[in-house]
Amino acid sequence: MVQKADSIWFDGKLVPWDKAQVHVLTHTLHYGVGVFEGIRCYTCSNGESAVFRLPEHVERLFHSAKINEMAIPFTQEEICAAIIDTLKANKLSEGYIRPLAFIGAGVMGVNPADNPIQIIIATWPWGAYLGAEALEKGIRVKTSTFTRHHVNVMMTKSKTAGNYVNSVLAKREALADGYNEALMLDVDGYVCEATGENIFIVRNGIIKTPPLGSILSGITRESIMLLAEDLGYTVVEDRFTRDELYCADEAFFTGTAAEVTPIREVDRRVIGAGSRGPVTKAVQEAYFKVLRGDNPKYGKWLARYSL
Ligand code: PPE
Repeated sequence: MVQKADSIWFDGKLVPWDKAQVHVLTHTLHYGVGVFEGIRCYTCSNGESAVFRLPEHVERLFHSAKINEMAIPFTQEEICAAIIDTLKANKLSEGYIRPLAFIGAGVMGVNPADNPIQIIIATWPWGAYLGAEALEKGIRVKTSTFTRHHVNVMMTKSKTAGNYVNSVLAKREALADGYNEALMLDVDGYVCEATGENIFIVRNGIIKTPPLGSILSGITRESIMLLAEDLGYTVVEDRFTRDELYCADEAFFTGTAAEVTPIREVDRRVIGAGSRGPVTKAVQEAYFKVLRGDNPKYGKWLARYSL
């Protein structure tokens, strides 16, 4: 169960958690055209808190809305401020932030016409997405029978609610089959991403990640690419196949929720030594250092607030 907080920001004001309700004819509930973000905040080593890459996440929310022709009736600055207000109201120093813009009730049918565009911001504590052990020991992954979206079927640069039906199908299949996560291939059969994570492989010290084709343009992905380059690694964006993944020295997932999670097995093939590899460990540590406010170069990535 999501841990209940005091308030949810709803269309411009903070309302009590239990009062944040919508009508059953909310358009998004029927047709899936809603856009959301997943953002994390952390307690820094100086005791302050900070939201990681807040403006970038809010900008992506607005891009998702644009792609779906939804006019959010607030500015990006207002949503950034509202997120900080919600965290303060909920006294949350470390956790997860979920803004969701959706099409409200009005007409039914696939043309939402003038139905209102509504927006909420919820926050809750969220520990390691794939389990506490996963960050250190790595996870077991299975190639999904579900293909990731074609770029002209769903808009893959948007975090559209409806896109995640594909993720839910794949995730449940992988879990039912005894794995921790699903690896999704693109329509051409190349490695794409996971249900809620981007993927990286490491081979002979070179780090590789799929290009921005049908993947979500992950903010963690971009951060990790920069941090890995700072550490002296070469990072390339290139397509690769599942058998290239099988033979990688290391592999890991990135995402706001998943952070940097090592992959220790794919389709019963052990990846590298079967545990978190040295490159994965190095980029993971560099990432957590930034999140804790201990890398001045990336202080600009932190929107600090005090409770
Ligand atoms: N691909 C997908 C499909 C995806 O949903 C995410 C985030 C990513 C890649 C990584 O993007 P970024 O967070 O910007 O690095 N998935 C979010 C939702 C997870 C959920 O279960 O809900 C997240 O990590 O917050």
